Amino acid sequence: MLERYDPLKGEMFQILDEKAQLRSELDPKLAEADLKKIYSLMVTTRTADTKALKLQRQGRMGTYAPSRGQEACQVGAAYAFNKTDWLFPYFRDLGMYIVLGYPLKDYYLYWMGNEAGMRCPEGLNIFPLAIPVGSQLPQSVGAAMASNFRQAGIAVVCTFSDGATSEGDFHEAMNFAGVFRTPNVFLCYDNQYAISYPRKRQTASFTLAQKAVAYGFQGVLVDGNDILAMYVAAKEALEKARAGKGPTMIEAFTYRLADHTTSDDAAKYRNSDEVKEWEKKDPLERFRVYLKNKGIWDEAFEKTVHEQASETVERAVEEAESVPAPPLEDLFRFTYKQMPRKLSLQLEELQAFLKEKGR
Ligand SMILES: Cc1ncc(C[n+]2csc(CCOP(=O)(O)OP(=O)(O)O)c2C)c(N)n1
Repeated sequence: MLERYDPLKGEMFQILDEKAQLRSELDPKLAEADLKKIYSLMVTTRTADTKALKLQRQGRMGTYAPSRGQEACQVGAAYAFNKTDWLFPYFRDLGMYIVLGYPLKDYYLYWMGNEAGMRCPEGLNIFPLAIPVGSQLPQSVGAAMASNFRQAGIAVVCTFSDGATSEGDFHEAMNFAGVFRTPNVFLCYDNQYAISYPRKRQTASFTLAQKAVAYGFQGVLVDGNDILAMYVAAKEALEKARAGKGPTMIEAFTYRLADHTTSDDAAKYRNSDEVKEWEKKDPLERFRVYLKNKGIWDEAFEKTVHEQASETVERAVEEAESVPAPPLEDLFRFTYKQMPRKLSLQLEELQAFLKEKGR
């Protein structure tokens, strides 16, 4: 179905419009239980994200990259995964982690500065998230090539945002994927900014999805604030990848409603009218109105969903905070097989300093 939408003309795949009206001919006809589950996953994502910001402000978490506004792209796409598929995520992907069943405690632990939080539990196929912009793209193509060699029928999803499309890694990855017809789904959250750098200055291309055309495969522009469209698009691209029919790039047109990270102040470079316009397109609100119109949402359901989300989040915080901090020596330990003299002197200095402070 996605091939009907031409990225060169800016045609956008959408099922639920801004007023939450359904294009019924495109309805994926998900069961009521799935629709409710998806909504509760979106609420859990929003709740966990808001909590992370509070923890950072209280000095209980390090710098954090919020996901507010991107819940539909993350949750919708993740809901289409199979157990065997792989994810190569970037740093703003909380909804993906939540839907795929990554322990929230570990996700928090990572942002609290403990690397152990990125040790993926057995049975989940999630690569550690990439902070260096775009570096996960070639890795995801390598993993997808391995799936091809093994004829494993595994799809590999790589997430990134508009800024990453200016990195060499993006172009190398896309080229390899096109030539070797790898089972990749490149999911670009086009959230309009790379820190303060606006999307219109990122590239002269009309759409980001059209870049796939240059590499010889399909690109599709999707309304990233429409959870049903995101689910359907990801499902189709994943099935195509697993069936050996090559890669797809999805440009999820969305907006980062929050600051870039907790060290940023987006008000310095974004106009408040623009933010207000996008707040009206809040993906969570749109889906809630849809469920209400469909008669499967009421206040009691809303209350239960929020209570459950808060419970999940508070438990994760408690668990993360009860993990002992790793020994400070770990900062020095793993770079070299044999610690060079210069580094061991620094380590000794740190140990002496900590001793003096009684820590
Ligand atoms: C290779 C590299 N260059 C620069 C940075 C600093 N940096 C961190 S996030 C970011 C912007 C990323 O923008 P985008 O890819 O659009 O993702 P978004 O933050 O909008 O989700 C930059 C430049 C980095 N992490 N890695």
